[in-house]
Amino acid sequence: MNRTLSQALQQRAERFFPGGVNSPVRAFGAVGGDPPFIERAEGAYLYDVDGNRYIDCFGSWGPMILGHAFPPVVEAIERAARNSPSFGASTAAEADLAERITACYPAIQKMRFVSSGTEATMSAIRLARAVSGRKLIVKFEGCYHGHADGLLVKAGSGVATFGIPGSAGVPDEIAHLTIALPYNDLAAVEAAFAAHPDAIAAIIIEPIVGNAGCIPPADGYLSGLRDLTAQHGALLIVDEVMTGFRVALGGACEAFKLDPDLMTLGKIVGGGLPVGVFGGKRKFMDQLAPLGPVYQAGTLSGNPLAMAAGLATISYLQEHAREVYARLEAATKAVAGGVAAEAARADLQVTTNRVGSMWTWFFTPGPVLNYEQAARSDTAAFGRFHRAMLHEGVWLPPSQFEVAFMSYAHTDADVEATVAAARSAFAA
Ligand code: KE4
Repeated sequence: MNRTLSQALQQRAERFFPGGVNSPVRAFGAVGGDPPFIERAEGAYLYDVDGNRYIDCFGSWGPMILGHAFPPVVEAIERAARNSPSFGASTAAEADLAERITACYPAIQKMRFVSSGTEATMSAIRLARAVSGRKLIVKFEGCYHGHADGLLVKAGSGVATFGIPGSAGVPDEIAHLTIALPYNDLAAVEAAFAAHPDAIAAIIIEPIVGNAGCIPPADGYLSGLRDLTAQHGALLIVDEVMTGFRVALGGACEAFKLDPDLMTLGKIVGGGLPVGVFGGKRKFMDQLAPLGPVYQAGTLSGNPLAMAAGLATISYLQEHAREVYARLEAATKAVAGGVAAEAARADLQVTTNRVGSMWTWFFTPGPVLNYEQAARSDTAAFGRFHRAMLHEGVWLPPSQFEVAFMSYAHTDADVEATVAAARSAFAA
């Protein structure tokens, strides 16, 4: 597969951007090889600058659930652009999209649009600290909620001890305000509340982990977190930036009948344009400026083009929910299971975790129920698999610890081609 022009573009990009990228995972550091540069995409396919076509199994990290260049979305953006891309003033489109969001997420009584998932989680945490009058935050190992300082934290030495910086530049003083606990372990959460009575402002969680690869919640885990936070006066923040509109129209909150105090959305809700949302109970949200004392703002928040893309995407999902989610379930089940069967035939130890149209093939015997078990995966084997699949024309997320995504545009032929590519990759 010729990637000459991509390689030249990578060299040029490295003059301007660290690693040649505007987000680290795109550099293929975890899997090796040269990242192709994209020229365009349509439906289930990416086309690179050297004319190679790839079946897209990462969908811009989640947003492209309807496939690339979905006509209603493109037309909505074009129409909005003709009226000027940004006003910095209120438009009807913001409430049009908000109306559809609240119809799918009853926990969101009020919300605010921002321009990324990071902004959404960062703002939700500030609000939780303000309304609770407490400082500590609990997060879970393997969960990623964006790159705000307090969330780039690794687990401390023991359960319920303070976190340690997960990145250079995060001061100990900030990391120590976050406790990182193992996922799927309610006893660890109880211990944290016991060790820090009346001090934990909120728990933030990916209801289905996507950022360690796909790790579903154990039975009763999420309802257990809801009970513990209510019992101890802490807020439950459910981060559905990835799972919102992905695993169901109402996300994990619908799938697991969860009623969080605050929650976040992103990715799909913007239809590929920069949108994050944080929202929740009215009594909390009304503490935000200009009504209340919690400051939060954004120049491009509620941007008209982003609202148009989100509205076109969410409207289509709402109006065609039954067939869209049934199709996503069937196609994902077929591709995840088909590749797993090829791995077994090749005597490879692969554990497949899947929820709806997000899934991961972990190169480990498994089970994978938390980050510690995910971390036992053979990342070198995953890297070889990723490179071989890319060579076969299938673009998987470039990390063992990311999830793959199916789109409504993928056909049965694309599923079969992906399984056939894996057969070749395992035989290589
Ligand atoms: P952004 O700031 O990247 O828009 O969203 C942060 C975020 C928050 N919460 C969850 C559950 C997320 O998955 C993310 C971002 N996800 C990663 C991929 N796993 C974004 C890809 C990237 O960093 O380039």
